[in-house]
Amino acid sequence: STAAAAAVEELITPTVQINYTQLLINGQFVDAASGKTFPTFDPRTGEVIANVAEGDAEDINRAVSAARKAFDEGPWPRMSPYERSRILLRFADLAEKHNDELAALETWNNGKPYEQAAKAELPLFVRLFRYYAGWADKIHGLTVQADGPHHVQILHEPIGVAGQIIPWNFPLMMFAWKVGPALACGNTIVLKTAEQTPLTALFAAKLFHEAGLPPGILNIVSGYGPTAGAALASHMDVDKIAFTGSTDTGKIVQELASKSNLKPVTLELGGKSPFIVCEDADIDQAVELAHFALFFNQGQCCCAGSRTFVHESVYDEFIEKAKARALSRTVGDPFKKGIEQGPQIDPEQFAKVLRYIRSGIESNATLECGGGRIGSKGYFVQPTVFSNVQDDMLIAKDEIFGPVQSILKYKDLDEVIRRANSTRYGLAAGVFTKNINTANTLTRALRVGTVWVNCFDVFDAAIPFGGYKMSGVGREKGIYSLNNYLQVKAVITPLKNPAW
Ligand code: TXE
Repeated sequence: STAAAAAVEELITPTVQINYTQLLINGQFVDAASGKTFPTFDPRTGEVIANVAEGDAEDINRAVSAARKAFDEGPWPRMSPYERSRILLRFADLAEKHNDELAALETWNNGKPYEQAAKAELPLFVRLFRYYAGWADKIHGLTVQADGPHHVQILHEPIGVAGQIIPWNFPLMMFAWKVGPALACGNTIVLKTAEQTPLTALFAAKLFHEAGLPPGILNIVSGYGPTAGAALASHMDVDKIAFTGSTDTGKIVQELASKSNLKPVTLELGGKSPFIVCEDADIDQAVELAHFALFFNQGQCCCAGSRTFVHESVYDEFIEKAKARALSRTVGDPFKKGIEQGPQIDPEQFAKVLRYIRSGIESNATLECGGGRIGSKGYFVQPTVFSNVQDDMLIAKDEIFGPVQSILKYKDLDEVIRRANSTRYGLAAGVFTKNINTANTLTRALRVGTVWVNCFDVFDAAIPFGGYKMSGVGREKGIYSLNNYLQVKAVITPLKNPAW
């Protein structure tokens, strides 16, 4: 719309340079053992922005042995928790100081709106490290009363070398969710970034070393999944693996972990989250929130509200307004002010989204608006709305991971509960209602890891996040993430030792 277009001001010039393109192993930036590099792209144009060292199995070996040594012999697990906490806090301060550069690099490599990165994601990133800095010196064990005359201590110890594999949709946030709790608990890390977005993690890890993190504790390997990622998941010297990405790759990671050394696995996987608009809802507000729930981050969110269930009594009005809202969405260069939507991450994801749009049209859902690409350069997709979507259509079953809203009609609560739960996923749900009984009924009945009532995408460091069913295993953030990175050791001593 013209009003929205008028709000789009001049390009914000990114004032960031790409200084770090090598692997970060044992505190040093180094080339890949093979000498190979791979290009990383600007999704606005598809042009190469840098060539990055391409780590593979040999580099994973090097990184794991650095992390192993730093854990077994190095200072980190033995350092006082207070010192660990202070390094995390110093890192948070440095990240805050470099907020705009980190955000610009994130936008440049990922395509997300700069304002979203700079004003929403970076503050959450910093907050998450401060949150876990607070935990570093509050990790207590237990003493328990056993039946016999024994003194029993339960120690909570770091688990060891943590392998972490992250995706490209929120490169810095995923770095934070993985690295924050692992470091707070005293572990050492080998982190593999997504091949699409290697740049910001290298920058952040450099800042960690500036903050006083000793070498070998946080190692970053850029590279591809089947080479570097698989080597990490199957490494015999890695004590734990944490993965965020697709459900299919999550299965591979779990299999590699079990076939190697049975390292425990946490998985944050795909979703097909329902967003339920009840009959009593304020329609304008519901439309806005449902729009945000789906279109945020170019639709590239694991928890995207990608099945919009609307009560039949308000369905027609909702469709009209949802369509109008999608048509007014500002799509364009993510460095411009007022832009709500940038390009999809890469040609594969772009093609996948367009394929699902075709599938929606072929299965006779009604295309209300959008449906194609924008321009001929980069990976921009029109905000797309389908109505008359049926449960058995692919667009209602699969994770599209793009700006495609599927709107479904329902009659009553029992029906919408059954349909909302009838999916292999269980990551999140949105509920929009003024009626507390309806809210309570839905929040208890939905089999998902997060329910947002009259809100969506609220990501607080203290709130656990993770999936039921095939959306994952375990929880990240909050107190729950600590368990992923701690071992439990029982120590039993007779109260009166006969040997003494
Ligand atoms: O995911 P992959 P892709 C979903 C979304 C998207 C689809 C495919 O639906 O369209 O997944 O995206 C690494 N061993 N999500 O192909 O493959 C890979 O290098 C070890 C949802 O990008 O899961 C990257 O670092 N690692 C999601 C990470 O796994 C392997 C976010 C994720 O890539 C590997 C991203 C292997 N064999 C995509 N193969 C979410 N939950 O938010 C790949 N990897």
